[in-house]
Amino acid sequence: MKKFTDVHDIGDLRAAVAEAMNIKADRFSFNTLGRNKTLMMIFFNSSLRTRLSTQKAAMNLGMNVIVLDVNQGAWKLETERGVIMDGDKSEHLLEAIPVMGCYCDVIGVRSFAGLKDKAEDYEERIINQFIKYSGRPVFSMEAATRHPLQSFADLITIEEYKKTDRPKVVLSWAPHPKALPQAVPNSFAEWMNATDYDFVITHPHGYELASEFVGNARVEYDQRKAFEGADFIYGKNWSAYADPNYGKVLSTDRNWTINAEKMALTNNAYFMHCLPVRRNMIVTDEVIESPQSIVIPEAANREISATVVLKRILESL
Ligand code: AN0
Ligand code: CP
Repeated sequence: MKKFTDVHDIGDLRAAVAEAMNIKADRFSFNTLGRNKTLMMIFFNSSLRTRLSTQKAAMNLGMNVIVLDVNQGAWKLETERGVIMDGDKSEHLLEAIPVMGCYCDVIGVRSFAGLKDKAEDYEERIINQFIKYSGRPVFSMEAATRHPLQSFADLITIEEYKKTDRPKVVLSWAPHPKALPQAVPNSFAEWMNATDYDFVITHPHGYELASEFVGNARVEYDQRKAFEGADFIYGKNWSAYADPNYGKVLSTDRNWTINAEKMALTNNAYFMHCLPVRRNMIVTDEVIESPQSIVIPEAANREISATVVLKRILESL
């Protein structure tokens, strides 16, 4: 695998999940594959799970790891070509990227949507420049429009917990005070649409995701109706996608908070969230602390999805 930015890069999902289960049974089974190979993780944004789980995955495979937080100690980077660099930015991405590529064998990039310019975000300008100019295989640690390591971990988690072959999976918008990217819901939808699950998306009017991500999913504006008979509830906030409100918070209505009364409408559904989560905005204490909450095993599977992805990249070097 030469890059990992969306669901298509992983190929057959059954094979990917089977490989993940094998890795989970013995996560050190390929601990010499990464010998003398270096992973460089570049963060333009904060992270807890992604930095820890991806570093752990690299260690499982015997790799060396370098982590760079671009906003802490590196030169401020210009990302636009053609700019006269007389401001506060000391270095251009067009030099920084190939230089980073000199010191490693694989690059992971976290670069969130700016939520100001939809075209710039949806063209994936930052990670695509890494793919083009680094000379190394690149994988996404959440880019502007997708978070595939998260979605892969989510799929593994659903496969582990599902009680029927074709579970009903509901992606539910929930309130949050700040504008968040659409990357997690886009990506979750992309991966769910690649399965044969019964997949439903529920959100208030104005929060429609891009049609290429909604795909064949059913969209239900009545959250309670969406929850009926669900086997998995996947909570997440996102900001508006549709113009003219791109990147805006249209509602912080806590009537959309996921609570025990709504969970009671489901088929004793499991509650999932990628984390970090704001309690009593997205989900009540009661639900996230309930036995049906699988947010911690879901986060644990981030190590597994990252190990599979890095293993496949190493095998292609
Ligand atoms: C980010 C987001 O919604 O994309 C990262 C989630 C993994 N969340 C926040 O910034 C709170
Ligand atoms: N779920 C997730 O990617 O978490 P972090 O933002 O902490 O990495």
